[in-house]
Amino acid sequence: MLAGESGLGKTTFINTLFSTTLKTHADPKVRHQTPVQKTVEIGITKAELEEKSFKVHLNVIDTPGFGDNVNNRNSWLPLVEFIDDQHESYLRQEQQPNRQNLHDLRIHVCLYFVRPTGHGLKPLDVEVMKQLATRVNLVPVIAKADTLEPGEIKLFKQRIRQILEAQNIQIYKPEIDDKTTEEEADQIKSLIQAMPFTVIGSENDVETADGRIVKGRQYLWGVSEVENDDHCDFRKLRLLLIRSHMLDLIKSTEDVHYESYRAKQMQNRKFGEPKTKKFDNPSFKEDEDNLRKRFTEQVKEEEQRFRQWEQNLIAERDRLNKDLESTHAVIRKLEIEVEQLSLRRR
Ligand SMILES: Nc1nc2c(ncn2[C@@H]2O[C@H](COP(=O)(O)OP(=O)(O)OP(=O)(O)O)[C@@H](O)[C@H]2O)c(=O)[nH]1
Ligand SMILES: [Mg+2]
Repeated sequence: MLAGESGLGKTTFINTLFSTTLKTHADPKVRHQTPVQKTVEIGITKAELEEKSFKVHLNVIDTPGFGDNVNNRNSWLPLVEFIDDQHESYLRQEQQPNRQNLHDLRIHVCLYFVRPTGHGLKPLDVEVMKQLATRVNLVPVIAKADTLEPGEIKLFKQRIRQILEAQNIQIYKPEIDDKTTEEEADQIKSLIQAMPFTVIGSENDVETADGRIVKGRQYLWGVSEVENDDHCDFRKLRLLLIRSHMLDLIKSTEDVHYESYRAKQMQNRKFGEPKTKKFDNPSFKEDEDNLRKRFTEQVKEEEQRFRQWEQNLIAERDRLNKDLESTHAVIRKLEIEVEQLSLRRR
């Protein structure tokens, strides 16, 4: 799964990853979608890749970036719900009598894209990563590494690591145990050292100054290469995701994250009971707020109209009263005249 603010290159990254690894692609159109468009809903792409002659079926969940709204609180809830829903669906299937052919869409890893500001993490990043880290193997990724200088990258990585530690956010880290060979241990150490990984995404092949054709981004000063370890950690990330640690990601999802979901649900509800919806979809919330605002405005307008109408009525009543008074006065005057005339006649 890919997550993070809008426009950080999540969709581009997945297309880059596919074009450097996939032998066949379920939907070739997805791979060559140019220019990339803003992702507007959670989308699942099925892919198949061949690794050392093993066929691996992969589901990629691309998600719309959040952070576009004025109020971004809870804009990431659909992501968290999606992850929970997959655990939930698996849990329900496990409780059925027939447990063959389970449909399993549990998320094994979530790449969280961080804006390459060079400063640190935003409160929104911290909030979202906290939520994700307790549910899924979280791998933070610094987006668009080509926009930062090597020195800046080093500092930025350090800052992010400090913040993650201070906020107690447990990101995914491969482990070394007694079964790990020395060579593997060295590889794992170099992976951990590079975290959070920097990435460059590009769907285009460009030519370098020394005449090589590479995946990269062309600038006036030269080319930022996707698969060059001096430019970014794309190769390390790819190694971890689909070569060295794919199985470990699957296993830790089962052992740690799914297990923790299952345990939590078992505490809170009876066997077979459906889950209560914890969160409301934030976009519904926004719609509801807008509707309420429109309704209040309309009521205000109507009130205003009534008040005007009432005032007109009062003015009309006053006018009629005055008319009545003057008519009374005329009648009174005439009565007096009649009285005087009749007196005089006697
Ligand atoms: N400089 C630079 N630009 C990039 C990189 N990756 C993607 N872009 C550009 O950034 C823009 C947004 O890329 P997308 O892949 O659509 O970003 P996204 O994260 O999927 O965006 P949403 O779908 O809105 O969440 C595009 O114009 C890409 O060409 C990168 O590594 N470096
Ligand atoms: Mg996108």
